[in-house]
Amino acid sequence: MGQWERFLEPYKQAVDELKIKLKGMRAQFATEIEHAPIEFVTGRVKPLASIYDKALEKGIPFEPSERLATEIPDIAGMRIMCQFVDDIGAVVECIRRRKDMTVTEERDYISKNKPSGYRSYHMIVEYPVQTIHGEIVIPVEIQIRTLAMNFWATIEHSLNYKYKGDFPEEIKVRLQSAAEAAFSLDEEMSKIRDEIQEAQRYFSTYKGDSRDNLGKSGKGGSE
Ligand code: 0O2
Ligand code: 0O2
Repeated sequence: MGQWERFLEPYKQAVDELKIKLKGMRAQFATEIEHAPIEFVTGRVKPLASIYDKALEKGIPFEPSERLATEIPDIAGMRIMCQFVDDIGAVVECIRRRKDMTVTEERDYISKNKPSGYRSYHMIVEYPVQTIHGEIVIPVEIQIRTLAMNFWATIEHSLNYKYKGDFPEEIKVRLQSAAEAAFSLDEEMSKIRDEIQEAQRYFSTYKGDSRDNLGKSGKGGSE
């Protein structure tokens, strides 16, 4: 096994385990409350070529090392997609409360987006994995964003490959305005969510009332 493969193995294990745990969180939400804040979860180990680029950018020698592991905290990366902006806070709270990982850093690029227009909530957690040589603590970056933020970031990321971060002014401005449009979409959807939840409350009250009435008149169905 090559040195990089050996170095990255526990990162792969961390990503695989966290995919199961975070998807489990989604499933639990879905069975317990009307609206689950998690839409879907993805995870990846940063490809070697991207680790190389990042090491070069940060002036770190490109070799498996403690320094590389600390200075590139997103070698293991998870992404949690939510329907609504408010869901992000609920997911963040849930992660903060977990006993199997420790949050070491949080960056809120939602209240204050990046100059590119990028929005997401970032958390760095320390996640212990059990290996045949004992426990290793792996830093994992968790990005939490809405579907609209994810749409924008995915498109912008692919354009970044094309322009290597050096966007023509016109594209830069269009991307910034597209980011604002995506955020307006999120705000509009949040308003619709309030409507839906209000309707759901009316519906459950109505259902409760009609059951009571049916019960009183002796025509109740099986409960
Ligand atoms: P389901 O039934 O689709 O919910 P692996 O291939 O084992 O490494 P995984 O988790 O399948 O791992 O990787 P991937 O490709 O990153 O996809 C993660 C999950 O996100 C998959 O669901 C995709 O279907 C889902 N996904 C990706 N894009 C979207 C999207 O735009 N909307 C929605 N709703 N889901 C998306 P699962 O886990 O296979 O299960
Ligand atoms: P990839 O290909 O996604 O892995 P710093 O070094 O402290 O200035 P750094 O390391 O850029 O900051 O961390 P930051 O800003 O918290 O975000 C790291 C990750 O967030 C990036 O990883 C992206 O995934 C995402 N991200 C940050 N800014 C943008 C942006 O403007 N557009 C898009 N599409 N994604 C962004 P990588 O390693 O850059 O890339």
